[in-house]
Amino acid sequence: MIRVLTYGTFDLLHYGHIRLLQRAKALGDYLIVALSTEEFNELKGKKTYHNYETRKKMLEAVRYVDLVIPEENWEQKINDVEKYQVDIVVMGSDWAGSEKFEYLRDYCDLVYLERTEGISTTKIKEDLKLQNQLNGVDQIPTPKLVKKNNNN
Ligand code: C2G
Repeated sequence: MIRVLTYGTFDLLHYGHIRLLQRAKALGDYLIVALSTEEFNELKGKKTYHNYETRKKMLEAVRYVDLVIPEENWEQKINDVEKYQVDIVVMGSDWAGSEKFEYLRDYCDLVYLERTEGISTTKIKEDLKLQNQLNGVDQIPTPKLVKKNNNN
């Protein structure tokens, strides 16, 4: 059994994520996703829309995913590879050559899959924000400042 492992935040799960997971699974028989926790996302400078539990449930519903584990730090990867007997670590091509992954070649195969162009969580957020502005939808209501009553 060929065991594949990938890492990510997978917030606002989209087609680019699904294509990555689909192609990663096609490289083996069992796909593990190490999902970034809220705390780790803070380290990565990412603010997620969905919390960890929701993102985990969504990934577990994807047919290509066999197991979701927490990604809590940059340093856990060798332990993950050994603990889960991983044969291949797979990442999108935006990580190609990264020192955060290249050292894993001493422990397992490492494959970068072409990133899906034209879609990203950031793009989704920006497009929705623009749509709201164009549609005149009020932004998130600003808290009403309580007017100081002159009588008290
Ligand atoms: N991805 C992709 N195409 C996109 C968007 C994302 O192939 N249009 C891939 C990324 O390359 C990554 C995976 O989908 O392999 C998850 O993307 P993110 O959730 O943005 O993950 P990231 O912030 O890159 O976290 O330790 C590594 C990090 O946790 C990776």
